[in-house]
Amino acid sequence: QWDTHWWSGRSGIVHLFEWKWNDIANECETFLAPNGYAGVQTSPPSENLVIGNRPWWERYQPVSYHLNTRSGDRNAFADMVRRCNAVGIRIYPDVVINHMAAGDGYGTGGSESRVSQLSFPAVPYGSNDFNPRCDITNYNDPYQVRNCWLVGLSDLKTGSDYVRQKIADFLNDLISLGVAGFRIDAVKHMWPADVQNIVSRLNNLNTNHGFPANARPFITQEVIDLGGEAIKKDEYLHIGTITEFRYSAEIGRVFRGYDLLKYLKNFGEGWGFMASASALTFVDNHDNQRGHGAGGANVLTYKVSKNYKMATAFHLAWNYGIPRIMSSFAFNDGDQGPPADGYGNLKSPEFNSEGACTNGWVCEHRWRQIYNMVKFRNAAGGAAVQNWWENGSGKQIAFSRGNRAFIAFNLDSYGINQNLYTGLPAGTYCEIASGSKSGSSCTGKTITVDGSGNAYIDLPHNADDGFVAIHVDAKL
Ligand code: AAO
Repeated sequence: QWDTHWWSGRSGIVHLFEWKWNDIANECETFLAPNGYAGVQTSPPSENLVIGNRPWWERYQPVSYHLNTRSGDRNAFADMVRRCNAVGIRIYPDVVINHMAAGDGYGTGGSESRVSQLSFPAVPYGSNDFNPRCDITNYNDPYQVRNCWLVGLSDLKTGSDYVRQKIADFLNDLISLGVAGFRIDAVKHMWPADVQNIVSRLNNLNTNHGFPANARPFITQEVIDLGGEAIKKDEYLHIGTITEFRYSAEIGRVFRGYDLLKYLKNFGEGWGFMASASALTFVDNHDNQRGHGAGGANVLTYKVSKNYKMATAFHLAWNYGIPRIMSSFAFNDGDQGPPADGYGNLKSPEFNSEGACTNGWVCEHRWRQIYNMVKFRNAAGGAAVQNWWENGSGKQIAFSRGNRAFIAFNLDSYGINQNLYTGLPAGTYCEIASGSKSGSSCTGKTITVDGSGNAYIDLPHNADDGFVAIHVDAKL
């Protein structure tokens, strides 16, 4: 439940938010695997309530556990998982099991949602399967948070054997199709014992998809704990990994310049975050990038691109946590749905000559500064953080990962113009924020490490990218 089942030499889970299954399969083969990514978090695969102008959040309102959504049907889902596993990209669907939909209507597969009668015939769930209606108004009352209805969503009685087994059947169906694990939604709203019971009913991963015998599904639980509330992430640590929301809130604050970079020296447990192996880390997620959920105004998003790239570079360079990278669609208001045609069908992303997404998709994971940092992380492997350097004001920092990789950041009002000790072998390296290694040359800048391991670092305060990075896999 803690093992991501990544292929060796790979890292990073990309949240391909609202992508179609066919498009994810293509992305695994043509982009994610060749660039060293390790996995994908998908949008919820279970049938959801169709809501008016198709906000993104309709997918958090299940109507049944049929695999039938705007992202595709069961066959498309199965095909995606098979094709992604074949190239070493693991699939982790987002699963919504705390509740069903909030309103009456029909689902994306035509099933009925009759909340008014507490009836979801396609599961089937009936009135005995729900907690009595009450609203969550006080996050300091754990009983209310777990037993009442989150924003009006019909709250399943996850203490009941019948409900637990229905949920386990749904998750086991996904396991049979080859998923490597799950992001479980709204875990804070379920009692730890209920979550643990459901997880204990899960089958081992499917060996026909390349998993070893007895492999347990990777579990990451959405528990928002920024401190100051009654429910603590610690209550769920024995079940699997947990979303570390403080990571998102703090890294945004630092890279917006509201705190000194030098304090990142012990970023992680030193800041009171959970143990690294339990922490699912992210700069932003699909909620807090648009003002839902938690993290506050400091959360960085694609809209503040220079700072976002710096924060993501740090996220990937630093050896703390299991990194998840957000891949967004462009939005102006927080309810707006993903790119779709006039009939409501999701649009496929299109790509320009540089490989960047067009037609409404942002695809942060295709930004050079980001995918090259995944390669940096893979090159660094398990090497320790070493050779920490900071300037007098604490707004410029640099460090190496052993003798494998080196990175420098600048948030100061003047440039870095000096020799720094990199710890790397002598040679010429492609600087990976400005370009990539291509054959025996670099498409961007180069940095030369001399025989004693020093390199002259030139990083103006107003550079396009606020960091420079080199690693042994991009050495000429
Ligand atoms: C939609 C409409 C609603 C409508 C509802 C039913 O927007 O107006 O009532 O349908 O018709 C998503 C959307 C929701 C949407 C829902 C269903 O975000 O807007 O509702 O789909 O379509 C809480 C939960 C957390 C949840 C988060 C959004 O604890 O689990 O809210 N995230 C997940 C998903 C999310 C999804 C759902 C759950 C539901 O990722 O996409 O909702 O499936 C405090 C608590 C947090 C709490 C927040 C927000 O946070 O700690 O646990 O998150 O409040 O209520 C400071 C504090 C921080 C605090 C924060 C905000 O930062 O430090 O702790 O302030 O007050």
